[in-house]
Amino acid sequence: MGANAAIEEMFRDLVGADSVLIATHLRPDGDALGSTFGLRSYLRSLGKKADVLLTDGMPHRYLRLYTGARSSVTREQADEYALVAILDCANIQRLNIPHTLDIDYLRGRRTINIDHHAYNNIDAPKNFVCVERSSASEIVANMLLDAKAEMPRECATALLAGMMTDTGCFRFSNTKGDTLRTAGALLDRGADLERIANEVFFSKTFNCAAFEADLFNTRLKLACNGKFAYAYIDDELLKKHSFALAEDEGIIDNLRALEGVVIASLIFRNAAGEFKLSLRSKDSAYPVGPLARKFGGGGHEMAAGATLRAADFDEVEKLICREVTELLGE
Ligand SMILES: [Mn+2]
Repeated sequence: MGANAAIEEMFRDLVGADSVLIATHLRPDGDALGSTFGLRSYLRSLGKKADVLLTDGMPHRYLRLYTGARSSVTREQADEYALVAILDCANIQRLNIPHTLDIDYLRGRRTINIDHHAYNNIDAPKNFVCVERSSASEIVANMLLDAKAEMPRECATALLAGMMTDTGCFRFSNTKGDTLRTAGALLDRGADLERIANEVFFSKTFNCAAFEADLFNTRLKLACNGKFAYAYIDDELLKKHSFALAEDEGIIDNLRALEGVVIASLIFRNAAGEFKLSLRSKDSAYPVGPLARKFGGGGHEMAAGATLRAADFDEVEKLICREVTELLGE
């Protein structure tokens, strides 16, 4: 089946279903939220029951843009949805679903998987993975635009917000001519750019600003002749600012933006005591995707992440500095 036929079939599945449960990845980012809430808005405009499932809450900056997610669902409640749609999630370990559900349950259901990450391992009954698209939101937008679907303004706004966050407002290398054409089509359909700009990009809490300043002043380290910038977000710093890790979207981009820096990394420890590594590159000659995969993680070539088991941060630091030194040829 050609790519177009596959996504057209998914569109027919979606509009043919009375009710749709929409899931995404843990620690949802702007694309996870834009694609899921955008699709929800469209399906609800058709009079369908459609719900977004988010088990680990909503980052502060999206609270006014997106409301009414389901925080959990029992197996019986999940059974009542005619279709399950998974958006923007590449990895079964990162599925944002309650413990009552699992991937085997989802694979046994009518489930569709729409994503833009290479190495997607969801393996649902139906899958559409298009790495040429900047974001899952762009895929959903094109699906609706190609079908000449009547798009509510709220839907266009969510999808544009998702595209803007995953492309860093069209600065990252995943921005193609088609990305901008799709964004233009969303604007033509009433996407509220001012609202997105103010809610998502011109909205930093004082708390977040103070946390970020402290992080840069006291935790930022440079290696590889200033080409590698990294910072460890330890519990002490989090506690000092009462900062929630869910609010970190965008901080790593400010690390990468530093003059001379090619690769940036933010490291924190999750509840299980593992070290979570976010990686960004600003030079396609030095992609971080392969590095993340070497550590058992994944993502995109210029933006990726991994989880490491280590005794302490010193061990993580040695490992990552060695790998980045090798990657940069320093
Ligand atoms: Mn995405």
